[in-house]
Amino acid sequence: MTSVPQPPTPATTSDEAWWRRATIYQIWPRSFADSDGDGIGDLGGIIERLDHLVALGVDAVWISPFYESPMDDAGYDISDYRSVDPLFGTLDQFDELVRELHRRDLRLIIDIVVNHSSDEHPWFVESRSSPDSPQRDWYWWRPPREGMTGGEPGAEPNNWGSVFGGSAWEWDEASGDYYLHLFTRKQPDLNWEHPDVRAAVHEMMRWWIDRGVDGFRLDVINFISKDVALPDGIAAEGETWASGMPHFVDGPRIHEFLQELRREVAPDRDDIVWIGEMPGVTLAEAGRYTDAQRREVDMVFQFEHVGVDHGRGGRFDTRPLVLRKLKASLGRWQVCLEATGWNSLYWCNHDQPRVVSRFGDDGEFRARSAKMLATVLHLHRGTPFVYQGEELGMTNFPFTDLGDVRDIETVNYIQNTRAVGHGDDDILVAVNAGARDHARTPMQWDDSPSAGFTDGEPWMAVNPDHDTVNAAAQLDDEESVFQHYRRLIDLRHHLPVVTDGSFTTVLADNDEIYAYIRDDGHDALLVLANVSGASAPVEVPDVESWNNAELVITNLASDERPTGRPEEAHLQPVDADLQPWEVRVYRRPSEV
Ligand code: ISL
Repeated sequence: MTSVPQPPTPATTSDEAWWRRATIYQIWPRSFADSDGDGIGDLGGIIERLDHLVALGVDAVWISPFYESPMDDAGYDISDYRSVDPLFGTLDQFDELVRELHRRDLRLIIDIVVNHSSDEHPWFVESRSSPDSPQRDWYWWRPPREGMTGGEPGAEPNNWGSVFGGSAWEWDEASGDYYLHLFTRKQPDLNWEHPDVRAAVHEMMRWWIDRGVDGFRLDVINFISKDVALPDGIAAEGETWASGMPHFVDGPRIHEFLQELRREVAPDRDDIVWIGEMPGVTLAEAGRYTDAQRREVDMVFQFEHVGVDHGRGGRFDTRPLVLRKLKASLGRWQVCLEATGWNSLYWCNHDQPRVVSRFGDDGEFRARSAKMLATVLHLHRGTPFVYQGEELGMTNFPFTDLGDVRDIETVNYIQNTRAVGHGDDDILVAVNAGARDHARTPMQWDDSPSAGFTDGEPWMAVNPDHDTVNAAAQLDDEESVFQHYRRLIDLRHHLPVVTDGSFTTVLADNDEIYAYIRDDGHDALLVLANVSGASAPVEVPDVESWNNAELVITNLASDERPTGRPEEAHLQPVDADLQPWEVRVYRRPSEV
């Protein structure tokens, strides 16, 4: 048996690629912890709960937007980039948060939303004030289609649809043009062609670096370079609006803009991490974006694997998971980014339903399937992200009333589908499967009526399962989902093969088993997971080579293991049938 290497140096050293060995925890501030009793989470609440993150063992925290905002899209519509919204606290509290995180060797990543601003940002207010405004070209203003009058149906400058439904153009009667908004009408797109826009963004980001941040998560950053001709998209049959994506995803000047951004914001700070959120990014482009030599971003959030259960209608049109598709997708990214790129690994964030409800079993096998999914994800090559509550196995909210949703995307969906005659029962099914609201219910700290999230009335209903699914019940329970996440994070810190090993899919065509091998020339890991609710046989290739392997992690509770004793779990043959949702990870010396 090889000895386990010592933990790598802690995250506070000047090690440049610290993020390769790190696990990053995402906080969506509105629902994490409320310190002032107004029912809305805030920075003070985060500061009070930092010990939870220390207990979990993560290395860095990404906080979704906390800036001043009209909150049309829950803060992804920013009206002052250098502020903290009073709902969330003050800049002094932000500074305190940075100090408190750093004191605990935790780094801070902030969310930068500069594909668009809020329509209430002074830049847009000025831009909108007149066609002659010196800031008019900071946004995308266009006249109505030739021969048509602004505001009449079909007069929009092109046929692009907004991500959240309807046209991507809003008619501005007062100044006599349309403006582009790929998201809500309160999120006008900034025009990155204008050098002053780019300079203003650079300056703003330098200001945050001076306040002590350690990295940036860049919202829809591969949308910032548009084809300036803004050509029509191809609408699907019977649809009014087309996707404009071919004309702004990974657009003509995107690499130039990203290289300039990094050069201008932090030329001599290689320890700053850059994470690009990139819907629709292709594999080839992701390889370029994350090639360290090119100095663009360190990793991208891609969406392929969280779209495998989507039909044409996206998140509101879900299908049962076909495991082969999920494995093929993640496996392709593993292989293609192996040489020069890097992956981010996630199941959950503030835009995704809860993974245990989506790909696992949130009933009888909630804890077991949550642990299995965590294990499968975290042992891929890349940087794993844990979204608040995921480490507890939090589940989707059981919506029974459409009036309980809060997210603008869901609200628009309900309105638009009702308008074309869909019944509320069908809409409810779609919402329960795919809405972003599932991720946004309050964090479940304990079993008290508001789950320990607030002393007041929570802004959104707490999931009724918080009486059993909560942090207080899990922290000291060695067999909890929380402790399983902690062990996975710890494993990454101690076993270099988790970060550095090559990745090989095995049993690619098997529809129940998710299996792969990691190998760094020193250690080899075999991950075997049953992604189904029935026990499943597993034919391990080259099974003899694993016969004396060490079982490094499993998700079976002690009374569920064949021998009942953790230290004897390895006595089970490697190729024994996997129980429903079981995962086992074996380690042996590499034979490479
Ligand atoms: O959730 C989506 C629509 O179904 C995605 O397309 C999502 O809009 C996309 O992932 C971009 O997300 C980011 O930018 C949005 C914001 O609403 C999301 O919360 C954010 O993560 C606009 O800023």
